[in-house]
Amino acid sequence: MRHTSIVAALLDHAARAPNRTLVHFDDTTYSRAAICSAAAAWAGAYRATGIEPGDRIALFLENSPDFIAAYFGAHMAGAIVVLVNTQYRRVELQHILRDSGARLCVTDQARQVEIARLADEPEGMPPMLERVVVAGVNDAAFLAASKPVEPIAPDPESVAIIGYTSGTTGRAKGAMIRHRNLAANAWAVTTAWHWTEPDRLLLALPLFHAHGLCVGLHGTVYAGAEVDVRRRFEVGDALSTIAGGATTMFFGVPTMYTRLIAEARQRAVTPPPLRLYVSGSAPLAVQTFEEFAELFGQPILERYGMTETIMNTTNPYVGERRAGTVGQPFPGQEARIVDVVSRRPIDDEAPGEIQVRGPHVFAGYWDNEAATAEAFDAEGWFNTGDLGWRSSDGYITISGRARELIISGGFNIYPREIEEVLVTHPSVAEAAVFGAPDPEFGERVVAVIVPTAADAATEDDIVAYCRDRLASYKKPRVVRFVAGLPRNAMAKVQKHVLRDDFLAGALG
Ligand code: MCA
Ligand code: AMP
Repeated sequence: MRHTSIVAALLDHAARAPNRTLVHFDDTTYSRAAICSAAAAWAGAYRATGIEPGDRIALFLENSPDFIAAYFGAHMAGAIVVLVNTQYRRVELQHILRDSGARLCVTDQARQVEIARLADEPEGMPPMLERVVVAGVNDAAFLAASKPVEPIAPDPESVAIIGYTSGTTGRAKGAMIRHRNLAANAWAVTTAWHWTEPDRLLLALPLFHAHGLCVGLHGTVYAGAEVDVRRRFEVGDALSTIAGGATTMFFGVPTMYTRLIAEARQRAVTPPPLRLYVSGSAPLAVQTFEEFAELFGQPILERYGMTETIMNTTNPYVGERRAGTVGQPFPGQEARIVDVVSRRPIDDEAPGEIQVRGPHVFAGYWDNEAATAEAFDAEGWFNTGDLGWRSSDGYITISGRARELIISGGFNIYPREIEEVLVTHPSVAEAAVFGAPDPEFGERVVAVIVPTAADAATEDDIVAYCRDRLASYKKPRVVRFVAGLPRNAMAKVQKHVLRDDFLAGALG
């Protein structure tokens, strides 16, 4: 059956079998009906506080049943959910809350302080932000003011979520994804992966990103299945849970798979095969694919997605899962390779840019018509900015990225954002940031700095400065000091030169 939105799927499944388990969390189970009524309570409270359809609600909290209820509640109230990485600090928060114009933010105790700190910043609190609801602190009072609402499915055409991504200009842009995009992609994913009611997914990915939310949680709800949600990924727990036998599927980023392999070797535990292991968000090394297949006795299914489009391509559920490739378009969706300059389709095997089209593709960037116009061609194809090629039998391989982007452990890091923070340090005259290979996270952040004075700041000072302002995973892992940055005739910093020098050990 096809559903018009994820909330519609939730309501349909709950109406048919209200007592079936939907969510497992911390040894407690939550039925479909329980999640629906908790969400309806949040919807009522949002409404009672003056939230109107189309208003933005920021979610800045860890994976938890509160997250899930506050999330579906926002959709039942017609609001747009703004997803915020729980590791974000004041620079990132300031931008997202201001840019989205969020009127309300739901957070938790651990993160409350980061929001409060915004008041001390030169820009002050984001002006639209009227209310902060803190799970475990004032959420009970907030929900007590709830006026009962009849749970209703949202208009499929309306915007459901804004996910911030692709800050090539230094500032992340908000990708607006409609309810119908989410539903179409959940249908495509559940169909392609044969995801059905008896499935139970172990989900240790964060719910603030498309991978955990739009694939893990939405897929579960769409299929009427069960999800075992973890606060965070902990490899020992993941391996034990999988070995426990109740799990049928696991979705992760490549770093999770390299850790699972190491853990399984160390504990000499290899669980019985699951129905499905999926990897995405970053390239899965062929070596990881092969080691996993040998140790766990089954091939990981690798797929490719983006915040703007959710899931684009997948290796087959039945058929060859080809290492190093991301497979073919999901059902009902299209993908093609075009020349990077002319944007015309090119032959199989030839490298170009990947474009995608279909019902999963987002509505555009929030409050940014120029970026939206640039993202699409005249025939409605979305330019992913990913480079790749297609084999004659249809498998797509991602070979690189047209835009500057570092993917570390599945988190995206935009060099420009780090550079902008670095140059505000009094000892930094100029900074260039790029990615270098990393055995654990795939890529790591390297910062090259031209200091204002010879002995001003140490590597530790620079790292601490970034950590104080940005999510910790964005901090440089390596800092090098140089007298000047290499530039081309247009005065543009030649990062490839810096990167080559760094990899050759020539930067000290
Ligand atoms: C944590 N740290 C990292 C990363 N994660 N450093 C670099 N890269 C990372 N990814 C650092 C922290 O800053 C911290 O440093 C230290 O490691 C310990 O932090 P902790 O949170 O305990 O780390 P962890 O739990 O071991 O995290 C590793 C992780 C996590 C589980 C792999 O990074 C993760 O959950 N990644 C998934 C990201 C994801 O969901 N991406 C989907 C994007 P310190 O101690 O110095 O502070 S959606 C997407 O891309 C599209 C749609 C798609 O295709 O899916
Ligand atoms: P985000 O902007 O966080 O949604 O990240 C999307 C980007 O992650 C894509 O544009 C790709 O560059 C990358 N990505 C996602 N899945 C894969 C994959 N399986 N292999 C390589 N890169 C991937």
